[in-house]
Amino acid sequence: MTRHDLPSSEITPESAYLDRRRFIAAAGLAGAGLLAAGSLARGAFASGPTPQQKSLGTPYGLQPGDDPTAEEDVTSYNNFYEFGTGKGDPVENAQGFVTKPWTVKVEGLVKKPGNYQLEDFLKPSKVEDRIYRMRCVEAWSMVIPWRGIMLADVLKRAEPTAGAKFVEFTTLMDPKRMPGQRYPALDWPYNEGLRLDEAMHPLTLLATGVYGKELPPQNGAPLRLVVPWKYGFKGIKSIVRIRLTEKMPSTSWSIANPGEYGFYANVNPQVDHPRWSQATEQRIGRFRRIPTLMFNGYADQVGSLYSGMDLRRNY
Ligand SMILES: Nc1nc2c(c(=O)[nH]1)N[C@H]1C(S)=C(S)[C@@H](COP(=O)(O)O)O[C@H]1N2
Ligand SMILES: [Mo]
Repeated sequence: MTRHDLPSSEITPESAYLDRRRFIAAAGLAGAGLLAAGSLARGAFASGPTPQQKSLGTPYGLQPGDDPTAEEDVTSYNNFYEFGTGKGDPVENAQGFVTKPWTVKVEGLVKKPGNYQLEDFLKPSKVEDRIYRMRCVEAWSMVIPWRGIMLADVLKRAEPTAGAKFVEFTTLMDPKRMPGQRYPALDWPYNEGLRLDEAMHPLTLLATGVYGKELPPQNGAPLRLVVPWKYGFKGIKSIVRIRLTEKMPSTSWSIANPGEYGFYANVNPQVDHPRWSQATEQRIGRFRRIPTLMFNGYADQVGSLYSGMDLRRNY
């Protein structure tokens, strides 16, 4: 028996989402040269961003046909068990969730631990708009224009010590404000983790906004993790604590079901989930399933993090 039991019917019925305008999606040059460590926009194609993409941010790793998913879908089809286990629950139940004031604690194996008001935590960092492909372990996917800061920026300021190998993230614990926490759907508070090199990768964001606006509560206000080459559950929402550790942290989903949710959770079409194939995905707003790409299309940027690792064992 697992506590997390998702029938295949949870995957979006195609009829529920209109096949929206098709864009001649193009991306790329706008992102080139933004970061010293090579062009992260590689994997996008070179004919330039569409007007829509230009208005929403820099496209990263997009493929032909990767037009941004409609804002109404991004903000109404969600996973956020603190506000209910149905995809439509968070938009309904999180509406009154108050995220001001908000404190973020940085602790563990760092030279400069701290307890920050969110504004102070964010202020020194450059805010960027970036369009990423995102894919859920349940085989649906979206293309999302995030706004956020690089996690590496925050971690560098905290100065990890030589012993730091992992980063653990924790969501707010407050059953009064998060009614789903009154039920044992997951091991609360929700927590997640990354290896330090994954956390320092320039693609890894702490998002504060989506579609050019502040994050709505259902998307993880006021601060959530975005790791575009990993399954969506790594994208922990409403973060209150970031802790540097020597040992691999436990994570809520792998505690709920270690056979189905591993620590790495890299998008990988060759390693199926025990109950369904990961070879294809249902892009929300599109009619046909599309093939899933290795590391969700970011293999050129992140593949080297995993060289020599057996990705069947380290799923
Ligand atoms: N705290 C918390 N974070 C969470 C979850 C959750 O239940 N609680 N669900 C995860 C899952 S399974 C997914 S797919 C993404 C969904 O993010 P989105 O609703 O913004 O698309 O959030 C992740 N972050
Ligand atoms: Mo997910």
